[in-house]
Parts: sequence; structure tokens; C-alpha cells
Amino acid sequence: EEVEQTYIMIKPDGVQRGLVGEILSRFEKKGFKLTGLKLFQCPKELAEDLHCSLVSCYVFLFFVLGFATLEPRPEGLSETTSLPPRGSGKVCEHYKDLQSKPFFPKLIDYITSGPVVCMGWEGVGVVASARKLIGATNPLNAEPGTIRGDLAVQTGRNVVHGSDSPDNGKREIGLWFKEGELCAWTAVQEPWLVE
Ligand code: DAT
Ligand code: MG
Repeated sequence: EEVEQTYIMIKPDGVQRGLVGEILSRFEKKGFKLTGLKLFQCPKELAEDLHCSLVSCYVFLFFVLGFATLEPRPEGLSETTSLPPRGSGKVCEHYKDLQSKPFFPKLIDYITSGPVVCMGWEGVGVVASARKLIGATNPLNAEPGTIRGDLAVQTGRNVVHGSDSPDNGKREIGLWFKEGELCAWTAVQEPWLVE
């Protein structure tokens, strides 16, 4: 068993419903180690943000093909277009594998609709274990005892995110946390958790 890192995020519904302590404590009580923690409002309006693949695509075309007529996206368009709102680059990057899904714009709206709690957790087998603690994507299919099974009813409001692989764990922690926001520390309970 390897010591791994995973990115866990309490989504805006979890924060709004006052479930932060409840959700955090499940990972804490299991015996994983917190390496990063912050409340964060993912910005919606931020002029300079070229992470989203659609926007990057336009920019690429602009330079490669020399289109001189490309207009910047007008203000206020984010309400009516299927493009993700500006400034949600981190969320777009985070969910880049889902960009072609029909629910993608709604997912971005949801994640940027209020503050989220960003967390890094470390431990032996933490990635798969955290997914088990979280439960199935659709909360109605999630087993009782899991976070989604106990605390949510709909896929579009499933209260928490957990990385699906060790590589994505590192990638997502890198996306949501800046240099200096993570702590490497030794927990006194460690010898009582892992032999
Ligand atoms: P998970 O969050 O369990 O890893 P995922 O990575 O497949 O699930 O999808 C990421 C999020 O996207 C998920 O938590 C909620 C949303 N989502 C996934 N499938 C959906 C669907 N069919 N309809 C609406 N939202 C969906
Ligand atoms: Mg996922």
C-alpha cells in the first residue's frame, strides 16, 4: 500500500447546507492526514483566463490562421451561451474530461455558485478509500454510510468531490492550491494507524 494524495472538495451545496464539519470529520476519523484546507469562491468574472479548452482553441486558431476578426467574448454573454463562465478555468481544467458532456455548463455553474472547501488528504490508499467514503456519483445509488448515501439525493447536488486516481489527486491538488498553501507534517497518531 502506497501513501497517496487526494483532492477532496466540499461543493457549494455542502457548504450552504452546513455539512462542512460532518464531511471533513469522516476523512479525519478514518485516519487520513489533512495537508491543505481552504474556503474558496471560484471566480466567475475574470477577464484573463484562457484555461478552458474552447477559449484556448479560439486563441490557437487566431494565432495559427491569422484571423484578424476574432472578437473578445462580449460582457454578459455567460448567461446565454453554453461556454463556461469566464474565470472558471480551474473548474474547467478540473473537469476537463467532462467538457463534451451535455451537463458540463450546468456543472460549472454549480461549482462556481458559491464557496467550496478545498482539501488535500494524504494516507495509505487514500484515493480509493476516499471514493468509498464518498459513495456513488448518483446519491440515490450510494450506499447508506457513505457521504452521498447519507447526505444527498441528486447527481447535480452530490455535495463532495474526490479524485479518481493518484495521478489526478496530485494534478487536482496542484490546480486548486498555490505554493505555500499545503503543509507536510507528522501526525502523532501515525504509528497507531499504520504499522
Ligand atoms: P464523480 O464526482 O463521482 O467522480 P464524475 O467524475 O463522473 O463523478 O462526474 C463529475 C461530476 O459531474 C459529478 O459529481 C456530478 C456531475 N455529473 C456526472 N454525471 C452527471 C450526469 N449524468 N448528469 C448531471 N451531472 C453529472
Ligand atoms: Mg470524478
